[in-house]
Amino acid sequence: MSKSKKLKFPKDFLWGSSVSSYQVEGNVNNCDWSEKFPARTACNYYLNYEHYFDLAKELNQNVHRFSLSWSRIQPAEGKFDRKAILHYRKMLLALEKRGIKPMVTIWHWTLPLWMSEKGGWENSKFPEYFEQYTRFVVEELDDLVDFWLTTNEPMIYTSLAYILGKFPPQKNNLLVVPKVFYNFVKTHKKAYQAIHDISENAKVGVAQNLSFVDAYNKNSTLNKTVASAFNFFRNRLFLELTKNYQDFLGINYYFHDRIKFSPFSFPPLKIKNKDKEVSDLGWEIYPEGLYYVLKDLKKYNLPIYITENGLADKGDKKRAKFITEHLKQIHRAIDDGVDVKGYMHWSLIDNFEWADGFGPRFGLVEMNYKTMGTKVRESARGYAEVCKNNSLF
Ligand code: IFM
Repeated sequence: MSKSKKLKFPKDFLWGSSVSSYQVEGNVNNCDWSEKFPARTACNYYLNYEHYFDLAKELNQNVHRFSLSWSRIQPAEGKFDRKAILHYRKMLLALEKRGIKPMVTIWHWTLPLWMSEKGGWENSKFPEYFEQYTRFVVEELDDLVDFWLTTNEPMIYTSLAYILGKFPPQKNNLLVVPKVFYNFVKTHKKAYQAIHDISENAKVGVAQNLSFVDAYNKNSTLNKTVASAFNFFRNRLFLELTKNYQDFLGINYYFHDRIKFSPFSFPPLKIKNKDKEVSDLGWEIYPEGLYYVLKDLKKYNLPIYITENGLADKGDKKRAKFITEHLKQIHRAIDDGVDVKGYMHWSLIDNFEWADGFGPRFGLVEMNYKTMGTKVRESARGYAEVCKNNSLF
């Protein structure tokens, strides 16, 4: 593809970035993360959101994805906090004032303490609790919201919280996984239904983390079979079970899972990259994989929004190229008939990267956590041009 060729995106394409409540808001003290993994004041986004929305506006963004904090809105079972919901209304009005469409994630990885004390996602009544919370927020906010995402990355959360033990409740217990997974499916369906009961025109999806999976040794039938089974569980199962309950597909793309399988080593299955270019977190950068992921989603016949895509890159050495190369692949997919309608970079600002703390820097905007000062990174200026022109180059 020639570098100078202008790549136009479809009319009304949405351009923006994403954040989530616990990672940026600051002072969330009553959730399952706050004791072991305190995010302290984070980016102080809860109080300083106008500043961040001004930055998004300055960078020509017309969509902003953020999440609600369940523990602020429902601090105790049966108790909803009016002040918290009014705060989110104010945020939505501030976006509206700037001509930025909101995409709101109802749950992005943190549970109120009372819910985690009841067993969190393992509790068989979880879908009912979530539905109650969803009904409350949708009744209160729907007139200001363009897109709803019920949950963020169900599969990633399930594996990090229940298999790898990295996220609360830090379990290594494969036996609970089917229950948690089943609850995610049921919760999404119930929430989808609840949102549509309240709002006729709501557009509802899930932010799913989909990877591009292939076999390390393409000449081995066994390796290819294992890779495709991995792909099914990692990327397809949730989607297949919920596809009739999604008005659009929200896709978070970060990973190339090159599956190596050898029954005589331990563990037999490994995810290996081949000394490719990586981010500060060692994640392989593989833009082409996004094209294949998107092509594969065409059969669902639903509009697609890239709800996350980004990298940890403290020195801002790779971000500009990363964005350009991923956008080229999105454009290529659109040319092939895939209905991609928007791109949200992860993230607007550096933030709290979960169990990895404040080290990894994913922001278009750099955050100085000591002074709370912000500085727009060079790569963000390039992305702002794309957003302004609705085209690459
Ligand atoms: O920071 C996370 C986000 O919360 C969910 N998706 C992946 C991002 C980078 O790890």
